[in-house]
Amino acid sequence: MARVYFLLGGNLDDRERILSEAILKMKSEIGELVNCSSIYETEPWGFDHDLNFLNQVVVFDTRLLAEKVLDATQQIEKDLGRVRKKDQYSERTIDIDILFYEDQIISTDRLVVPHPRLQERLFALVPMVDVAPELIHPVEMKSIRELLVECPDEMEVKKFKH
Ligand code: PH2
Ligand code: MG
Ligand code: MG
Repeated sequence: MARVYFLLGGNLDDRERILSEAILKMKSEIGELVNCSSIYETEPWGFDHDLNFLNQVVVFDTRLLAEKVLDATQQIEKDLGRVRKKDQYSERTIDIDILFYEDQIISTDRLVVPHPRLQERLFALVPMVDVAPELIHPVEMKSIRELLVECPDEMEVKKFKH
């Protein structure tokens, strides 16, 4: 079994319903849900848009290899109406990112794990602290809590639901 930490995020349509639909589909396609963070309302990071995001971290145990987890999350994003624009951040119904896959360091054309921008983003670090404050980032060799303290990001991250 592998423990996987995911960041869910979306800013279009019924954001809360889409988060729960994503989790339902992940339970059937990926494995056993182990833990969820609170849901946070967050300002769009890296691009301008009128609609704020909801972000949440969810933790699963899976028998799938990392590339197969990616296949599953990409299919779920499509099923939930994600339309990708080329090469830029944009509004979306749902984005499902792999933050950590066990303590593996993965770098392929399709997948980089741990997520390479996790430590720059409060919208990912704040919900990660809910579920795994002491987890050691295998590249940075610091805990999630330490990464949060050191994070220079100033975008707003507000608790939306416990
Ligand atoms: N995801 C991005 C870019 N910007 N901003 C917020 N608040 N939440 C996100 O999930 C997010 C983002 C790229 O995937
Ligand atoms: Mg993302
Ligand atoms: Mg993504």
